[in-house]
Amino acid sequence: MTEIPAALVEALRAAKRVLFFTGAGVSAESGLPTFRDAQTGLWANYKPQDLATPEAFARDPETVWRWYQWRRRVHADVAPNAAHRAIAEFETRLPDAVLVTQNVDRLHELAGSLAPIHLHGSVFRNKCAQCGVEMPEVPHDLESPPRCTECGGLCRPDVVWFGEGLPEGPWKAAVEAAAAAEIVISVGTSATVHPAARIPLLAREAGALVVQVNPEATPLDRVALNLRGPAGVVLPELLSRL
Ligand code: BV8
Ligand code: ZN
Repeated sequence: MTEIPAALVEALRAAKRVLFFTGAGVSAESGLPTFRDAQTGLWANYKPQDLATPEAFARDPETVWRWYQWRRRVHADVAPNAAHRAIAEFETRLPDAVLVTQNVDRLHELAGSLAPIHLHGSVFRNKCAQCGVEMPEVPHDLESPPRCTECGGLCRPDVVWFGEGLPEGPWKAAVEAAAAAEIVISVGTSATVHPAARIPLLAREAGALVVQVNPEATPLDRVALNLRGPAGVVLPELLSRL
């Protein structure tokens, strides 16, 4: 397991404003495939980037709907792992800590994180594709998207699709947290999807120490203190040193 520098432990003990920035890798040890991982079964021949777009939904709403219904069934079957729990514990020890996630699952909440900022929405929320009104959750085995009672439009998951802008509130809160952070801990993200990937860089530009927890290299390597290992091992270890 990677060595945790004593200087990092010191810095964490002294820091107040710590920003956690997470991606699909933090949920990998819960059994959720990351975006990089090949999809399984029926969806093996589809690239997530090809399904998670307004164009794909306009072209073939049934297929995109069924893909999200499958993901909802998979998400409903998994539980938070030691990485989610460690972050929730960090938040209790570091009162000004902020958690920003790209994940559309609810594992941070299930682990006890009180207010994760979801930059890309949540797979468990629905809205009308036409008028945008929030729509209720439906059983995860419903094969076709229901219709909006306001305008008759199709129901879609309340997530951010490629080519769509991020929700203003969460984005603004994330940028503010990045500008104020003393330390940003980037966990389980390939840091390739924009504008989310700018968050750790904005924190760095504001003078923060950037720490990266990831078994693989990413574009963040050049600016980060890299802890090479799975989040479910590294974060509990870091927490135990606090
Ligand atoms: C927009 C919700 C315009 C949907 C998602 C600038 C440069 C280049 C491209 C662009 C750019 N600006 C915009 C773009 C285009 C695009 C983009 O970034 N494309 C990429 C692919 C190059 N961005 C957009 O389209 C964005 N919108 O720009 O709109 C606009 C602006 C204003 C007004 C109108 C329009 C919207 C992007 C959001 C898309 N939605 N998700 C859904 O889930 O269905 S993105 C989705 O993919 C996730 O939310 C996440 O953000 C991303 C996946 O990345 P990661 O989470 O990092 O996961 P990944 O699998 O890649 O990596 C996993 C990592 O974990 C790996 O590094 C691995 O090593 C590590 N790991 C594995 N196991 C572990 C681990 N780490 C620790 N522990 C382990 N155990
Ligand atoms: Zn509607």
